[in-house]
Amino acid sequence: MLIHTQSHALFHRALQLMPGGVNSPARAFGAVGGEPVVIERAAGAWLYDVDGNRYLDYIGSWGPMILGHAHPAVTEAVLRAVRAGTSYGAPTRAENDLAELIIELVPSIDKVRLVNSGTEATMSALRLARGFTGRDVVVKFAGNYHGHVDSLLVAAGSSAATLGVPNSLGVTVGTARDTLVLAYNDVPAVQATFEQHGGRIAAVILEPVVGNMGCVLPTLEFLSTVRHWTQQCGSLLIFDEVMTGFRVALGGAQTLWGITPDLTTLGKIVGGGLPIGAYGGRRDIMDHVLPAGPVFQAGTLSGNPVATAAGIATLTCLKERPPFAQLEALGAQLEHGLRTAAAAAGIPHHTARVGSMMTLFFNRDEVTDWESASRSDTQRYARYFWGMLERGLYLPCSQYEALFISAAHEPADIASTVTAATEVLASLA
Ligand code: KE4
Repeated sequence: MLIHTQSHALFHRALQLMPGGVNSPARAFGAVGGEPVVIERAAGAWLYDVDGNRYLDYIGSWGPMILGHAHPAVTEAVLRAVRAGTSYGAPTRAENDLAELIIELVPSIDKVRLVNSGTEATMSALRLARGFTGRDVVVKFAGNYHGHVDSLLVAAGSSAATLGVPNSLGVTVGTARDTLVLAYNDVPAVQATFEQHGGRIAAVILEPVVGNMGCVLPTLEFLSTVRHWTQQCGSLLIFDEVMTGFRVALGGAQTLWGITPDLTTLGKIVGGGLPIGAYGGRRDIMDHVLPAGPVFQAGTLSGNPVATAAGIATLTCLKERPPFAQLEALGAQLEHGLRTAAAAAGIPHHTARVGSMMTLFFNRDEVTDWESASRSDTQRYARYFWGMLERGLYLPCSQYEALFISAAHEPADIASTVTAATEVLASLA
């Protein structure tokens, strides 16, 4: 058993200071029970908690740390930037450099606006789509998460037209009313919705590989149907690549699937672990953003020198020494190992993976949408999570999150993970 004395004391202090003791609910271990461990530092593929325990990291800060923690190129770039001041509130060369990298690497982006989080990116992209089209309705998919944007904190409503209903206190019925929620991969629902509402739809936003109900892949028929109907009806297609951007491929999921969105939202990796989001796309659309055009969006720290330095260093490393073949091999090794272990334990399971992003579902069925994902055995996942944590393996603290492998992981790390999973899964049988 690992010692968690310091974590326990610090977390109980945190509970007095911050709601739930955390600054984001995803970290609170709510879905697996117990208390989170408090992390003191990280290096490469490893996390170190305040009690001196070491964990192999499979969340990578929920995606950003694709190079591994404290990568020398990123650390040096940040230190250099910090010594020149942390924020000016004025244009800098670094913003040009990061924008040029994003435009070079993401084929659908002609122009880009830097913001401070993935949420800001999706919120701004929605406002831009509504401003550009003059329409109010947006379409999202159950189980897709796009940050805490009011109009996207919406669940499928009870009505047959899948009208949205708020899924958080504080989101008004009026806000939710302009959001339609469909089932992911549901081709007939997309067609029927556009036939009924097409002229009112400003945009469709989706995760082109879902990470937020666990990892769920789109069918190409689904993506091409959404692309067809948005083009047919003058609506915009927004790929939320906050998680998949620079993760599943250098150019994101859109280069894997060969579908070109009108707007793309980015976050996580684009900031190399510092707070950056971005949205970008067709020039004619982006030129509607203030001060070039009439759609308001602003931010004190948008494009600040320290965060852009981390983003530039990260994307430059990915561009000059792409780790994607290595990440694919490590991902395949882990997926095969976990499937073998679950099968040996006689545990119903499903896995989904794209490169270094994957999920082991405790579910006897294929997971294609929220309805099938929600039938997963979350209690068994919680026991699996704790069994692995006690063996020094830090997995996502929810069945409905993807795990991430970094370029700092080694095949031996994956092998030891599979050995531990074999023990834990056998104990859950
Ligand atoms: P942020 O505002 O958290 O930077 O990004 C929101 C967001 C937007 N779009 C997608 C596809 C996302 O996955 C996210 C954020 N992802 C979660 C993890 N699934 C962040 C973890 C957290 O909220 O602490």
